[in-house]
Amino acid sequence: MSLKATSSRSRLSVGVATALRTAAELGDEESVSRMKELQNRMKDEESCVYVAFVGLFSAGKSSLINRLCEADLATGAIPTTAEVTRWVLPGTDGQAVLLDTPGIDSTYVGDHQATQSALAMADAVVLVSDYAHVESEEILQFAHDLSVQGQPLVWVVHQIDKHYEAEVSLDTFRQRLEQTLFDWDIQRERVFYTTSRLGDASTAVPVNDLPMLTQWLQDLVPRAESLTKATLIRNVRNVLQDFVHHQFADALEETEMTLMETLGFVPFSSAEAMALWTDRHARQQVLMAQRTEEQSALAEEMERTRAEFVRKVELAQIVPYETAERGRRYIESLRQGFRVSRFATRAKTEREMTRRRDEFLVDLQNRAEKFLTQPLANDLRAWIRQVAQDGGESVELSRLVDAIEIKLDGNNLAHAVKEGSLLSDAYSHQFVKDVVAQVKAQVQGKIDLFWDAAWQWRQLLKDQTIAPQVQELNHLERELNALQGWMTVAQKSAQTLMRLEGELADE
Ligand SMILES: Nc1nc2c(ncn2[C@@H]2O[C@H](COP(=O)(O)OP(=O)(O)O)[C@@H](O)[C@H]2O)c(=O)[nH]1
Ligand SMILES: [Mg+2]
Repeated sequence: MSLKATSSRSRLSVGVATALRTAAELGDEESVSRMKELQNRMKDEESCVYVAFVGLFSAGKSSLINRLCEADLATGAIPTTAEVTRWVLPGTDGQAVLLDTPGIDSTYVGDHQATQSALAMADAVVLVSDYAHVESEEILQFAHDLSVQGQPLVWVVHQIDKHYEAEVSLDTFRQRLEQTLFDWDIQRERVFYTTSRLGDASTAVPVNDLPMLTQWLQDLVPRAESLTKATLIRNVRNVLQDFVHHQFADALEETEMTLMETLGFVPFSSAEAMALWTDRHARQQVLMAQRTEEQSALAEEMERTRAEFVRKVELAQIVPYETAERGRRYIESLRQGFRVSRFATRAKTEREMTRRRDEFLVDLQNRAEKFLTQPLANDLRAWIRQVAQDGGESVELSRLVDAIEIKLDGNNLAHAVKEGSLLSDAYSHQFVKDVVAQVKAQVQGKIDLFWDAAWQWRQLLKDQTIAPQVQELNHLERELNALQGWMTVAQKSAQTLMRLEGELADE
């Protein structure tokens, strides 16, 4: 529940006391004296309303108060209102106090402080503008900021005697002003047109809302209690706010520095930070999904290509009839009792065995090169060229392709023979199949080696092409973290304020 809605008088006095203590802790003299004054106000039997008259220098604030209160404030071309002066509005039993302030455009620090403290104490505000300077940006901005504070506010166009109907009609002037106030989002209860010059027959003024302004001021008196309460709450809240800001200042500054480094600016509000975060986060998700998709597409493509090469090896026909026949003749020579001829010497027979083995060996070697390793190496080189395009070549891969060759030797072949099966007529067929399988397994092993390297190479090429994306992702992550950090501190500070205010609210 909000403080405003639920605070009782006793809660408020606790709040004021807390604020007083807090302000003292912070060394904020200004707030201390304000809270003390507010404490005094609470003790008063009857509530008063305090109305601050603010505006640019020489708008006619003092002259206006003189008229309203039959006072004798100094007026003139030299800034004369060095401090806040109080005047009781006649006919209010002292319950409406008007505060005259220096101009808001004063460059003197003392004046500025005087105006701020009058505004802080004020339950209502009369914004006085000179007829000739109604559209001054300074006053419009000031009025806008003021009107969001929630004090009852009226806009006074003073020195209306300067108006010349021939120049612009009063209606047009009024409409223009209404539009301007609307454009600047200035919430005000009324607009009054006044002058402190009492026109005679020759200098008749077009309008003078002085009586209406007086009435509006007098009508504030019945609202005194609720207005005072609002003022108390506003001031307590300001002190608490200062306290919380002070508490979180270092943490906030740190996160703001990070924001400046990553985002380049500090968001205007938590809402803006949240919008920025959402935007960045959405972009991050898109990029990350893109990367995952690309990565799995790459893995799929690589796996498909690898499977194609494996299949090529499997399907390669490297043993035509003649070669198989040579294999059979070799196996035949290994059988028990094999002789080249009836009276052949053992040495001659052994030479024949070696001859048959080498014949098979050389033939198989040649065919494996012609029908398996050479076409395979060519295909792999073509694949590398196609993938590399402009991404550069890989020495490592070329070396691995060159290494795809078959080295058959007699000993290997002899090892492949299963002695126990030699008796069977069908064995030579099986033997050739075994040898071919051995050859192909060798080649597959080399393809595996090649493929490991190819995968790394492919990944490297990919990383190069997506480098800008990765950079963007990294930057996004830093921005997101910075925003998150800032929002967390802002949220903590808001929560702390809410808790402090909550302690002042009724259950
Ligand atoms: N023409 C005209 N001049 C005014 C009016 N009220 C004040 N002035 C003059 O405007 C100047 C500034 O007035 P002052 O009340 O001191 O302005 P402040 O600085 O806002 O307090 C003085 O010279 C006043 O005489 C008015 O209604 N009409
Ligand atoms: Mg003045």
